[in-house]
Amino acid sequence: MYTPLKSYQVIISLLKQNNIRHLVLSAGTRNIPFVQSVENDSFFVCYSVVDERSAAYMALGMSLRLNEPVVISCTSSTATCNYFPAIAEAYHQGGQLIVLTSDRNPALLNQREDQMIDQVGMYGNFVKKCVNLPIINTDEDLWFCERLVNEAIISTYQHGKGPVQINIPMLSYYSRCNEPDLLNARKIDLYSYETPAKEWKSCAEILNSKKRIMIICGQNNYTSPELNNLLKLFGEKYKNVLLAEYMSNIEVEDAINPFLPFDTHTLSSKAFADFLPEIVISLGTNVMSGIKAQLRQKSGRFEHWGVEESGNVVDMYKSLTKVFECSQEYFLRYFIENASEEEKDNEYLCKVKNFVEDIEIPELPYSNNTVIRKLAAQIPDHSILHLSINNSIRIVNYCGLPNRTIKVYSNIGTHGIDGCLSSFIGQAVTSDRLSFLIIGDLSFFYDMGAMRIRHIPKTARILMVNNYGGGEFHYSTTLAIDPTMDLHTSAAHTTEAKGWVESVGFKYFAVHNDAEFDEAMRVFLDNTSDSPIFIEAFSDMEIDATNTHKMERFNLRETTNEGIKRVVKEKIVSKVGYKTIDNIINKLK
Ligand SMILES: Cc1ncc(C[n+]2csc(CCOP(=O)(O)OP(=O)(O)O)c2C)c(N)n1
Repeated sequence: MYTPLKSYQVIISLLKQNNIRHLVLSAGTRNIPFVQSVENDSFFVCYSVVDERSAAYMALGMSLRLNEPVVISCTSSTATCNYFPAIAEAYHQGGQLIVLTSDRNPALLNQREDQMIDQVGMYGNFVKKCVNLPIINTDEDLWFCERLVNEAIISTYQHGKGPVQINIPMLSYYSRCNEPDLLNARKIDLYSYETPAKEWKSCAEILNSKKRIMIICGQNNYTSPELNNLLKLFGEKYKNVLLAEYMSNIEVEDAINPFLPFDTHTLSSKAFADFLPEIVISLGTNVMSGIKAQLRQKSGRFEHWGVEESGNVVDMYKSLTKVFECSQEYFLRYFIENASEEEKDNEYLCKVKNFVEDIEIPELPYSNNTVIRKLAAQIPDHSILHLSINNSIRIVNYCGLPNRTIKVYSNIGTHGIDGCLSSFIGQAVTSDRLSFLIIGDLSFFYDMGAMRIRHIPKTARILMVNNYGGGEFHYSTTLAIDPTMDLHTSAAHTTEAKGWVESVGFKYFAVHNDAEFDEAMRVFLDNTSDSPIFIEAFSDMEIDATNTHKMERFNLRETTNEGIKRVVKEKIVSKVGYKTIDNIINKLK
């Protein structure tokens, strides 16, 4: 029988799955849920040592002899302090202690609650990792808890062995251990260059057995020619779907940009089920498109294998089962070499490709959409393009670049609007070719001090969309209904850039419609200009947002049932009201 406390259930489940069975338990009440669960489970070998100082040293001795992690568990407060000497010793000897410190309700800290001290991070630099588990009330808490416990267990051996702390707060420890079944926590495995060949091999067997493989390339600021080549070879072997936003800088021309087709405004979650992969392989870092939200909504229905050179546990699709701590090239090369001889069918790939081929960009009236689309379509090969947060990123990825030789940068590591211009200048000074920045007005005026940098090259080309505020907030449909939004959220203003940019030597064009924009573009793309060039395209936040939504709605894909419901709602309910519909239904009855 097990405790109903989910956080302890997660720990117990993951200890078992990781084959960690030796536990040194010290007497107390806060750890009763753990102690009573494990002492009744024949998988575990339990030792009782009341003195926590001695318990931890004994566990260290066992860990060093067995060359495996050993768990210590105690009650809250000074009991945990007595673990410290052995933890310090373990740190310096590479002893794998998993230190479970039971804790009370965090809200009661420093409220004269009995037997409670601040235990989070108490072992400082003497543990390789400290995680503080959430009290589990929701699925989100459970997911977080599973991830933290996995991270702690992985840290006992990753980048050298050592001790880790798992702090377990709880509201009450009184509940009886009367749960017959243990939950099955999702285990995350780490694979590195050191992992035995047979374990890598078993991954190859899994991959070879799958029919729906999706690679998602996140941000990559440098892609080696080998990486691009390996992605093509991998595709030939596994017939996988390859999704790559422009910030991934992947130079595989038939890669699919997921931005518009998989956006949640375009593709309903139910309709996405048709395209659900069996395995997602993630390369690179940040992902901006709606594919992230789509996959999260289906978490647990597919496996995610993350290729993370850092070895970090990054569970962005809430379905991570394997972390590959190696280069992207190493990963691809290994699985290409270990692909089965059998030719894979390309049904899944064709299905996704057919869907994506139907995506169309409709003709729209003048707005940020039209100017960004036109510029994006004309950017010369091998140019540099920096995209500011967020509309620049969204619209370029929706509408498309001519090809994937263009190097795309964006500060999506942190999403700050504060340094787009400065970063762009840094990128532009490294190249002799034309370099483009597409930026919103708030982002531009925020970082305008950068316009004084003496090194701005004459190859710099800036398109600033001045819609007099943060258009992003008008785009967000939930915020747009706020009548005071323009006061402080989108921070509407009347500032224009002309005088300032001219004073630092830019050629300047103001445009208010598509014809003026086309005219300005003739000069903008001239690479013999003796000064940098700036286009300020004036637009309106609401018109911009409405048109981006039109682009999404134009490509709407939903299930038949969803379609019927929506049409009824839009065409009938909105006209006659729910009451009339109810009356009709009642009469029909
Ligand atoms: C340093 C910083 N402050 C605030 C934000 C929040 N934020 C995100 S988008 C945005 C509006 C950007 O407006 P603008 O640059 O004019 O582009 P638009 O949305 O109009 O295309 C703001 C303020 C942020 N990301 N970074």
